[in-house]
Amino acid sequence: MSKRVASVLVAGAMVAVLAACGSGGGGSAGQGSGHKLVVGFSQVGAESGWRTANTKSIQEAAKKAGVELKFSDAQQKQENQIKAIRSFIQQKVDVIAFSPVVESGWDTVLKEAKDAHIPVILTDRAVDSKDESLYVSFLGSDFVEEGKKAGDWLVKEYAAASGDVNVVQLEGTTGSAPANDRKAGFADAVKGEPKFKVVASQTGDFTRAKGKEVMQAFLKSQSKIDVLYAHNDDMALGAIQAIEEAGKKPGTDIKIVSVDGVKDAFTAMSQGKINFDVECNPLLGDQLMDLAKKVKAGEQVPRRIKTEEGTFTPEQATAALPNRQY
Ligand code: GYE
Repeated sequence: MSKRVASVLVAGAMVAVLAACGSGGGGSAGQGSGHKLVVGFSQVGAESGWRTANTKSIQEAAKKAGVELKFSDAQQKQENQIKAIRSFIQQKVDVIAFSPVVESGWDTVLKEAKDAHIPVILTDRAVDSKDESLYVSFLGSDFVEEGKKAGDWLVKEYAAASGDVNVVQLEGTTGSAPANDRKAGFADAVKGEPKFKVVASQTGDFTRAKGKEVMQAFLKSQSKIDVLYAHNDDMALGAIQAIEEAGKKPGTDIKIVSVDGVKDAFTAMSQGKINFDVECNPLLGDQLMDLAKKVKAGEQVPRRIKTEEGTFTPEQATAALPNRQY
């Protein structure tokens, strides 16, 4: 066999291996056929309905794509995520993906992944690292935009009001991208109108229990609350309980604007208890698996992939409820 023919055959074999990988048949580029792509995924926790839907989407998508998923739940703790990432590096996974619980403090561990030549994909939440070479792509929502949508709704809803509009804010996990950005986007949208006063703002850690507890404290400390802005639906749902237990009507005595768009919130909207919900889509699994395969195959991927999402009035939520997946 001539040298030229031999090299054509080798090239042909390589194309065949790459094609097998791209077809989702379970092959993994660079590791020979029959080896599944291994993705290590460090999840934030199980703090909300959004998170549960996100986990399910990622696990189901991995199965469908023939990807071996090493899944780790950090229980809302950064130290657990750092440990999980280090263990993925030790296990020599093909790709690491994670949803960072907070924005800062990742450079050291991401540098370790880089030194081990393991590409990292951020899903859902961002990091504030200055060194962009520490991750290949960020797939998730624009949280500033979500906060703006909540604020824009408020401005319209109270367009005719002349007196002060007192707002209490339930913030997400301190230091997390969605808490920082939803707060900033909202503040930006209402800043031109001095009648909007954020009279109290505290973290409810994105959970129902904390949302209820903090709302109880707000109801005690504030003499007049017109609006609750919750950074996610679970905190809004917890707050609804607190408002009802205080003998007030959520959605009427206190208007509520929230973020996520989960089924339980749509049910509350159909009962008039939440007035506006900004959608945040948790179904990122298929896109993540697709990205992981491309990254492993050495393909160029976009650095930023934004999730498409809308908003819901109570009428729209009621109509969407029967088919809502999460
Ligand atoms: O809004 C909240 C969850 O990071 C977008 O985290 C996510 C947020 C979501 O706990 O419900």
